[in-house]
Amino acid sequence: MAPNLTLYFSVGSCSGASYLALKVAKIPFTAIRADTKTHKIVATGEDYYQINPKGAVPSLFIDGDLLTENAAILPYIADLAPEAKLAPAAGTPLRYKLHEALSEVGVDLHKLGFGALFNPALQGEARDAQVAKLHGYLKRFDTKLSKNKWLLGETLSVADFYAAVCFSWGAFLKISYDDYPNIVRYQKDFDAVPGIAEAKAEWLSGGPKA
Ligand SMILES: N[C@@H](CCC(=O)N[C@@H](CS)C(=O)NCC(=O)O)C(=O)O
Repeated sequence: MAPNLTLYFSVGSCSGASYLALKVAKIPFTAIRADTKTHKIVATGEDYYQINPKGAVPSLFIDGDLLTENAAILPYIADLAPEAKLAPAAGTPLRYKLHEALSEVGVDLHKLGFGALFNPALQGEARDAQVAKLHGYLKRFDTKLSKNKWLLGETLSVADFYAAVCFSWGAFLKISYDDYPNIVRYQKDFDAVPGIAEAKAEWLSGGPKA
C-alpha cells in the first residue's frame, strides 16, 4: 500500500526540491507550509519545533514517522516512483554518484556556499569573503556542467532538483552568474523538465489551493 506522506516545506527554500520531485513523480502528498524564520506553521501558528526538533525544512512524515535531510528524503521519493526515473537503481555504480552529488550539493553548495548569505547580519568584508567562497563552488559546478547535461551525466536525478533550487537563490542574493554559462543553461533545462513549471508555481505560491 502506498504510504501516507506529509511534507513540511517553505517557499523558496531547499524543501522545494522535495516538493518538486513529489509533484514530477506524481506521488500524492499533503503539503504543509512552515515559516523558517518564525518556526511556525503558516496556517495554524503551531510551533514547528514540535514537529521537527531541528526546526528545518524539509520534513517528510511517512505514515506518521519523521524523515529529515534532503540527502535522505530525495532518494526516498525517487525510490517510491521508480517509473519516474529520478534515481539510478540501487546497487549500481551510478547510485553512489547520486549520493556523492546529494552530499556535494547539500554540504558544499547549500551550506558552505549559499547558507551564510541568508543571514542579514553578514555584511561588508565578511560577506565579500563568503561570496568569494560561493563563487569557488559555483565555478566547480559550472565546470562539471560543461561536460554533463545533468549532475549524473545524461540522466536527470533528484540531485538536480536540489541543485536547481540552490542555484535559484543566486537571483535573490544578487550573485552574478555571468561567468557560469553552464549553470545558466542547466537552470533553463531544469525549468523545461515536464511538470516543473506547474509544480514550481504551486510551491512558490505557498502550496496547493483549496
Ligand atoms: N541539512 C538539512 C538542511 C536543511 C536546511 O538548511 N533548511 C533550511 C531551509 S533551506 C531551513 O529550514 N532553515 C531554517 C532553520 O534551520 O531554522 C537538509 O539537508 O535537510
